[in-house]
Amino acid sequence: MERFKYLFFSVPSVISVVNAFTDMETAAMNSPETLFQPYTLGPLTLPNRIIMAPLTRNRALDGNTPGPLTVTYYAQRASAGLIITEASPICPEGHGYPRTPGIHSAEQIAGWRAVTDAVHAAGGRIFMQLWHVGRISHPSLQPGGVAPVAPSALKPAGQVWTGSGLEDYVTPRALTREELPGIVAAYRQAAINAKEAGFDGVEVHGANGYLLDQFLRSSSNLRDDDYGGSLQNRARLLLEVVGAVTSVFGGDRVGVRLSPENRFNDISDADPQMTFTYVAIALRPFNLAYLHVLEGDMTGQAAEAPSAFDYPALKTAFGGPYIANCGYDRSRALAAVANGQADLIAFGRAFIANPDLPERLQADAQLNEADQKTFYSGEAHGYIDYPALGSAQGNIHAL
Ligand code: 8OZ
Repeated sequence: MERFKYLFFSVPSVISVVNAFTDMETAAMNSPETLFQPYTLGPLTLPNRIIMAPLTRNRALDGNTPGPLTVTYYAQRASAGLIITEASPICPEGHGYPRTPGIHSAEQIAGWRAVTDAVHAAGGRIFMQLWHVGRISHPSLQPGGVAPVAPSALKPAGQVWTGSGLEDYVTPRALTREELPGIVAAYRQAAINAKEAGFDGVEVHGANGYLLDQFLRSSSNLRDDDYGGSLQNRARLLLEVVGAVTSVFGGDRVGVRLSPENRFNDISDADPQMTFTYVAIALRPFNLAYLHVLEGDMTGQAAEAPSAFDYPALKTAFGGPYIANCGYDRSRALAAVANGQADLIAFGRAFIANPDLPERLQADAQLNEADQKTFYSGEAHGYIDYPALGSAQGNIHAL
């Protein structure tokens, strides 16, 4: 296929070209307040550059369907430049946490339709994050109680919350070569479902140690077929998924999330700069809406050593809109957008606790503190009862 021509490039030579581009780059000249200015993202006009990061909240109802609380939660946050939903499994085997809303049944599509309608009615824009957890699951969360699937039969260290307690991860079943087209097809069908549910676009979750990242990174992929071994082979599933999803939405309504340094979910790579530069270049032909990068390590294991990863080089390698995420506060966000290190900034915790985060950041108002105890449980509490500015009662929409 024409667009896979780049697979024959030598990876080191591509990286040296990108490094040369980076050296030639001149400092961007945005104003200090650019974070609050509109941004054209493909066909969408975002009113600001403040993105709501994907956040797992475990409030789905029976059948892993989003319910009325989820409608209110997202509608309250419609002033975000763009909302990216919580990670949403594309198929029953893609689930690895209790009460995560999927996008593979008619009820789920209807539940999400209520969410997108409410966000649009409130003036917002919303992408769905498409997810398959791969080995980060447990037989008790899988259809038929079987082992979860992965590129290779390698058990991750750590434990999984099954809904009734913590259990060790199990050794996953390695997907056969013949099953891989079915995984790509499941992503395509999920994108079709997301379109039917009224989403403005989708984000492919290629980060944080889940299925696509398990294929991509060297620690979790020991396959000896054309989906393992070389970097080109390890990236193949992600690129095929992006091809399938862009065939549904068009490239300008599809984003990809990556996490080069994240060790969350027991994952690592022998050469992250090489791996992710290759992927960023390989994504160019799709003319995506954006690349969304978690710039750090959620486990904190890497915190003592300063990051050796060159994110500006990754941004240059991709060449399109770049969303930065990982603990940004107001001043770092303002600076990163003003100096051109990022086009857009995604906020996680701050959006949990502040439904009106863009207004608060613009006014330099105080932020509500996020309560960690209710991140993954609590029903309405800690979900839709954080107050907006000027509201003693909270910002609960009458929907
Ligand atoms: C935290 C807890 C549960 C899931 C991710 C979907 O890391 C997640 C997630 C994060 O992308």
